[in-house]
Amino acid sequence: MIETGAPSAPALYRGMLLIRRFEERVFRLFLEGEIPGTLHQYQGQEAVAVGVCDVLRRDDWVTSTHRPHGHALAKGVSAREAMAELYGKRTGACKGKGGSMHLGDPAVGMLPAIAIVAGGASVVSGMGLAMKLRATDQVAVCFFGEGATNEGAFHESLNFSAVKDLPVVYVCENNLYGASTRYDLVSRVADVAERARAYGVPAEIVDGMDVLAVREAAARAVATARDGGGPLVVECKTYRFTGHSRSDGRGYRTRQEEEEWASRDPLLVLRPHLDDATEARLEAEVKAELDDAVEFARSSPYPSPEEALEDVYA
Ligand SMILES: Cc1ncc(C[n+]2csc(CCOP(=O)(O)OP(=O)(O)O)c2C)c(N)n1
Repeated sequence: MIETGAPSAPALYRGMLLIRRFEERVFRLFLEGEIPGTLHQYQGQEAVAVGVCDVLRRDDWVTSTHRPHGHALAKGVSAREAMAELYGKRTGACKGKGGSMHLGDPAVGMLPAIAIVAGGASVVSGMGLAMKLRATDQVAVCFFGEGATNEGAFHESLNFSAVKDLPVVYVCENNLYGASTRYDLVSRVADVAERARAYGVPAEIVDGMDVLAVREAAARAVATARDGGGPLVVECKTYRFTGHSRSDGRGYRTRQEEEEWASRDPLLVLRPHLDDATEARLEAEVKAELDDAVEFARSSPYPSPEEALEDVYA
């Protein structure tokens, strides 16, 4: 993770590739019965997590959603710890007690994910307030889907962060659908950015399939928030390539629409910035990293029953 400076296309590509191959691997392992629970996968949205986290410091914080694998890997959770967490193993980022939907690690500035839609929005205002009161120059980032913008917590959070000038960046991943519901069926306002402006919060719309564009917008927003300029919204227009979760036949959208978005796959969009040798090297590196992560997860122990009572507030 770098805070500022010129973007590195190989580093950004590697970050996105790791997420893509992680998700593909996890999907297979889930179908084979190795990974328990359910899954909300991130394929298609990689440019958002990677573009944003590339301009964050390790001590900046992010909140995440029911779809957190990409955010975790981009913020610095290792493939080993992420995989072990999905397996429910003690070596996982949350000691195997969180699983897919609560992935995260305070050690890298990621609150374990909150799967309640808009849950991260209220927490991020608290984070921002703490940062302001302590006069640190940290920034708190809230990742959320467009579906979260119909929850009250989203509006309370935006308003609170605005009136208190908190160092919060709201990153909306507008992938058009909240589960099976198209956004235009549940909002008369087409862009989330417009809703943000109603609270006096500046908002920018960006091509969420282009990691360089996301990074540039995020760099501006993060720098403004860090300098005391208050909260901002970055709305990334993106698409999830998979179903909402495991049991989704995708009957609410057309194959043609899916193909159109697939032609703007964030890996394809960045690919012209790399040569063939670099791409091959990155593929090999990522494959080795994931082989190692799966082996690590498989061979790790489960937490003991007594550990269920550790790390809880009383
Ligand atoms: C408060 C609340 N209501 C409903 C759900 C069930 N649910 C989980 S994900 C989801 C859709 C969320 O859509 P969006 O926020 O756009 O995120 P995306 O799935 O597109 O990443 C719903 C309704 C929930 N987790 N929390």
